[in-house]
Amino acid sequence: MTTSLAQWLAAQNVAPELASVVASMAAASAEIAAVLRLAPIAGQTGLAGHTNVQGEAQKELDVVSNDIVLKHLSANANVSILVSEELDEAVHMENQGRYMVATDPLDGSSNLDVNVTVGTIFSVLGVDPTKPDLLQKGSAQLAAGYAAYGPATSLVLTFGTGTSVFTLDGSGQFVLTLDGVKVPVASGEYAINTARERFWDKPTQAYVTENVAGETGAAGKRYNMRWVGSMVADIHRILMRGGIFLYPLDSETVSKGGRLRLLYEANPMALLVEAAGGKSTTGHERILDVQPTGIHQRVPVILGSAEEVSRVEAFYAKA
Ligand code: P6P
Repeated sequence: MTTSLAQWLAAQNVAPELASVVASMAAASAEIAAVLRLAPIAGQTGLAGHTNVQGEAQKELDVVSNDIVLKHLSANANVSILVSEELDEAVHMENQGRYMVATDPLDGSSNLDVNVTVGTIFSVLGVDPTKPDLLQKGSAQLAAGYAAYGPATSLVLTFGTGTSVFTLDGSGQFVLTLDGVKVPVASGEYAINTARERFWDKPTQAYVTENVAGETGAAGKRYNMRWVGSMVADIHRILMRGGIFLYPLDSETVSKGGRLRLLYEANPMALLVEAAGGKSTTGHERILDVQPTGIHQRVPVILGSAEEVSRVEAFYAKA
């Protein structure tokens, strides 16, 4: 007996209006999945010819995905604000809804032309439509989720207590496949772009050096390294089997505050991981406690299995 996303949402102890916002993001993700499946045939994996506020070359599908999200949210009277990685400014909708969505409509899109898993990441916050506060801490999120467009299309959701996984079925509907994910406390797997080692701060250097030493060093166990280069793919692996994801502040990204964005990458992923029993930190504070200063603010991101994140925090505490 399968449980549909609609049945699961109806059973959650949340406002129906909030559930409808999550349902709109799920519908947008299902539509994006359908576009991605055929993109190579449609010749859509290339560049769109312009850059986003991050100064990154926009893929055609970044723009297409953003338009799909905007279409679904504009049609939901409960959403009044959209913040998107692909839009310089927040979109103030006609709707006077009490919810804001912050999203990376297509994270990891540089992987599209090599058919590697990419995703849609989103965060839902409560707002007063007459004077919306766009810069709320991650701890204020009411819901968070991502779609992972991989061999299967997974939708991973939380309302803050518990994280659940849905899979897109043959009819284009999401069905519940894992209710209550638990990130293993311990893990022997870490995810970091090791080509950036020369830029890393000392705590990151020390942590990775200990992992590489494996059973011959202080960690006392063997480690393996995985780095997809697509946050959604790496985080999904960590949620499913444990591990730790690190994109620390380094000497090259320090001027921008980091690589990954707080409102629509770090915060939603931190809520999903913490709701599954994991931990999240910038190295200096819990990600969900960071006070945003801008809608495209970047932060260092370290999150995953509690034991591993605690090891990294110990190196930062000693620094
Ligand atoms: P690097 C994709 O561009 C992204 O924002 C995340 O999805 C991913 O984890 C990271 O950047 C990859 O960064 O420096 O390895 O290319």
